[in-house]
Amino acid sequence: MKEFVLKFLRDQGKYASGEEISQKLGVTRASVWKIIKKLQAEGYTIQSSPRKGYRLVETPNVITREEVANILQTQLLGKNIQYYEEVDSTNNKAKEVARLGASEGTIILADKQTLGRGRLGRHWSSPAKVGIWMSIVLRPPLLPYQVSQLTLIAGVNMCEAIQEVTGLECKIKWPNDVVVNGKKVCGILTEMSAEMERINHIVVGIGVNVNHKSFPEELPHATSLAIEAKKDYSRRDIIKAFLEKFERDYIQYKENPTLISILPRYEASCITLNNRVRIIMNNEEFIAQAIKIGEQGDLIVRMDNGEEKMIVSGEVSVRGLYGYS
Ligand code: BT5
Repeated sequence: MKEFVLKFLRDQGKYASGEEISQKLGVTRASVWKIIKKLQAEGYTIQSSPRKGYRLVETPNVITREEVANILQTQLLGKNIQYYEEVDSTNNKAKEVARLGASEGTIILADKQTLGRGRLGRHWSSPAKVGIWMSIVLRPPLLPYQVSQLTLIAGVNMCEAIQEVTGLECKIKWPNDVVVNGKKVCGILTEMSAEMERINHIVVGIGVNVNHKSFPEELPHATSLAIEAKKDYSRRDIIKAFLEKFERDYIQYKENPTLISILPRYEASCITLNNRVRIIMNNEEFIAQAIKIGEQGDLIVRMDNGEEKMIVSGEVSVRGLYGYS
């Protein structure tokens, strides 16, 4: 019912009388008044005038299904959106619905995660209402080894989306941390259910720190868009910019699964390249120069003895970033 009132007010764009709304919805005027009170309590600015009725003036910074769906102009991603005030992890939720058959492009959004996860089971801090904690269900006809390329495509698109909405200069730390002024604002965790040669589904989980004003001491390398720009942003605007951009690349990648058209964009933003990097891989640690991104999205480094190595996964620290000095 709340959704209907909201939609009615939005479509109307001007004052709508209580009488008009109640007739349209087939409820009493007292019920309409109650719904309006509820919406105001949720942060919607609704003017009410005894003679003219109600008018929606401002929508709060919420990422509920209706508010996101309302602005999204996509063909595939976000046709089905599930919003939660709180979940353990949007990736868990997405995997659960994917197992039950959720369609490609289904999106899980939450205001808060109690057990947000990073890679290798690390914790991802996800406090209420200040970030984007989102997972996307995808069902591409790819081979399991290609999945990390999708993560890379998501990373470059989030980097560009943030840059477009905020004007902040964003960089990518290989493979897919988005970094602003040397600190991390976004991380991506992709998980899949696959058999040897076939993917059942993929879940791309994305966390963006948007309006945090501070971080706990144990996250010295984290920052938010609000901290860097000294102003708050609409989480919806970033979700919209990202999904619309990512969708374009995703559809193209499904038809022609190569990174060729993406790599120049990726390399242009990649802060890892042309820098000294410290690599920890298979319990071995070494220092090298990052020279380029390979065709499969791998990182190519040159050791001090001139030998080149291809890094497919592992921890890569960049000199000058995240405590590696
Ligand atoms: C990542 O892991 O960067 C992937 C994060 C993915 C989070 C999203 S939110 C929606 C979806 N649902 C989930 O449960 N997860 C996904 P990794 O590269 O392993 O980085 C994790 C490390 O980043 C931690 O060990 C911390 O040091 C640091 N960290 C934790 N929370 C952070 C935050 N909010 N911002 C920046 N850094 C953070």
